[in-house]
Amino acid sequence: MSLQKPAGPRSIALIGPYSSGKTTLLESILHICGKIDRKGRVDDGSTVGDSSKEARDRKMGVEVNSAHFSFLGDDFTVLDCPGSVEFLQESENALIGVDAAVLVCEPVEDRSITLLPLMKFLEQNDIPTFIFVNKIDKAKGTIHDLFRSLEAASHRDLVLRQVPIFNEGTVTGYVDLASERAYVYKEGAASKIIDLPPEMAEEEGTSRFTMLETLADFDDHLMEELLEDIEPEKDEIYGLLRQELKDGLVVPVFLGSADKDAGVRRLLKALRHEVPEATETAGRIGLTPNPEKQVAQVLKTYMSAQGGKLSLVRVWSGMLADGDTFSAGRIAGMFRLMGGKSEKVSSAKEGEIVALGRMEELHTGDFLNDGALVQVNTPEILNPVFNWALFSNRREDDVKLTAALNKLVEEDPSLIAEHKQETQELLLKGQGEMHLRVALERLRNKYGLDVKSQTPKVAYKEAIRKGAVQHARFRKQSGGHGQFGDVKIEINPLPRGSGFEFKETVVGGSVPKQYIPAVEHGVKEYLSEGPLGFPVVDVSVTLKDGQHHTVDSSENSFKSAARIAMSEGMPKCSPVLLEPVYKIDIAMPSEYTSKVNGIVSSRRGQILGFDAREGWSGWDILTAMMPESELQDLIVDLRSATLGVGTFRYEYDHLQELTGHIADKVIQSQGTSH
Ligand SMILES: Nc1nc2c(ncn2[C@@H]2O[C@H](COP(=O)(O)OP(=O)(O)OP(=O)(O)O)[C@@H](O)[C@H]2O)c(=O)[nH]1
Ligand SMILES: [Mg+2]
Repeated sequence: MSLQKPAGPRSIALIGPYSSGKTTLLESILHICGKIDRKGRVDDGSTVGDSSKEARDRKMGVEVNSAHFSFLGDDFTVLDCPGSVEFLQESENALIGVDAAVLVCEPVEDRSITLLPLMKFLEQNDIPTFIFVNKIDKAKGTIHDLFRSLEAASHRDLVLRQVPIFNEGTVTGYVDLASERAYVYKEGAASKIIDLPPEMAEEEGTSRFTMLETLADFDDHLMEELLEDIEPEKDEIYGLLRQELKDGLVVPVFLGSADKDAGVRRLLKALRHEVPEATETAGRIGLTPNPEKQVAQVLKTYMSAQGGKLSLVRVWSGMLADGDTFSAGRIAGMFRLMGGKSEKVSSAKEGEIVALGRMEELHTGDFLNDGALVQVNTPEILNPVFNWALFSNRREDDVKLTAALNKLVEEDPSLIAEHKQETQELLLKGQGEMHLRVALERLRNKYGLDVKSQTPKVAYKEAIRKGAVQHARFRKQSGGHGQFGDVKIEINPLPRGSGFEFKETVVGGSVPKQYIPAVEHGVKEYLSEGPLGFPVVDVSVTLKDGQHHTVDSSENSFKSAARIAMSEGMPKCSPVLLEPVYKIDIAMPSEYTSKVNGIVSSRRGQILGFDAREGWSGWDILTAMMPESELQDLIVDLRSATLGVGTFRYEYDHLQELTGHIADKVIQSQGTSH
């Protein structure tokens, strides 16, 4: 077992549910470490962490911000991640490059479940994790109940490292279970050591023993000591705390209040002694660090309004210098970021996180690898769950809009911009309404584009239920030679999914061969908008007979005759509306399954079945069919029923007949939009 203190620049990510206090914690850390003179406040928009206008306006994180500090000679970069589930991709991208995560949460038992999706990601990626229970100044109830609720959200064993000292219902200090020392918080200053309050002795004893027992589960030597009632050495305990964190076996839990700087120094000491070093992390993610080789990885991409690209990279090995050339480009400017501010540096060594200028070919997740660009697996891109159709108020902005959207997607890969052929709309897909609203604000603030959004159109279609035979003649006499086309067609329904079929059974040249394609053309033109106003599918049209005129007939006149035949014949075929139906898989903790069941039914969903979610114990997957029109804001209901943790995937499945008053409304609104 290695007892050596880790060395070299290290990095952590502050993650955790929305509004748990990550940005405030960063502010407290930076203040304690002398990086800022005055602590900013989230509510005033004066923090390092919420640097963008979009974040400040909302008083919440909307993208990753980087800052750095030194604590007792150890250098750290911190990535302050947004907590809202709608910006989850930011946390996942940042987490791939850090040595440890500090999961900041609130002391509210019923909310521990909101940690589940992040916990799962941390476990799946073996990321060493600390929990910091923030806002301890507001704690109600006992730490042990909270601890049990946190345990339920984690597969890894939690190790409570501190117990709070309560004074008249408020937490005024803590007992540190590793050192067995007691402290009282001093607002804005270091906590003061005090004698262990006698009434705390019993709780301290049992909690400490629980901590040691958990550590001993993974260490035989400590287990023997505990069995033989031998007091383990302090160094042995500290060594195991570091080792078992690094191996992803345990998650230490600390307490404090970022707002009052309480417990933050204790957390910093733990980070200093326990966060693994960069070489250890490189080993964890499968790299073999070699100081001779330059290896770095992009954790986040920022685009400036002028189009300048900044790639925030973690240096895994070797030394990067401004001006170095790689196949992905030449580093044109190297910066250390402090929220929205940047400081020019000339080089970065192993473990550091710096921003590289103008590496155009480099994308989030990419490796810069000794001259060669290597594409590697980045965290999976989250499935979009919410869409908007976008349109610019000025036509001349259309080209600018496409370019600006590309930049937004570069910064945030969980945004998808795509053109939907069927409805001729530009869709922006993402993780929720707020996610897309922030994207639109960026378009306005950064790129001066005034973009409007609306609920995307559903690509309704129509089909027919029965066939008809229709005769039509197109005849015009105007000046010179006239126009003449005459057709008899048979229209028939086809099975669902067959599309369109055109046949001809003309005998004796009543419709000359050269005009038949024009008939098909006319039929097809008509089918782009059937009697109900939507594209027609699953229909077969057969040209059976007709008449022509040697002088007046032309392709155009047959095309027109075909269109007339279709527009007169189709309404007789019992047209019916078709709506797109999607297959959806909804994932949620099983205690919410019946609630979600109700949501699905109320949205005309057809439940196909339930299953346990693979690899997620205590979670279910509900599979259902749901019409597209009901999917649009499903995520809103789903999140409000599941404390924000429910999610879903969807995939187009089939077209289904829609009748009754919902169909009438759709047909009516199609009529009014013309
Ligand atoms: N009482 C109390 N309030 C706190 C504490 N830490 C943060 N807050 C308040 O909690 C609110 C949210 O704090 P933030 O620091 O923005 O939380 P965050 O986790 O960064 O939020 P997101 O980035 O939006 O996920 C702010 O109003 C803070 O002032 C604390 O220790 N005690
Ligand atoms: Mg924040």
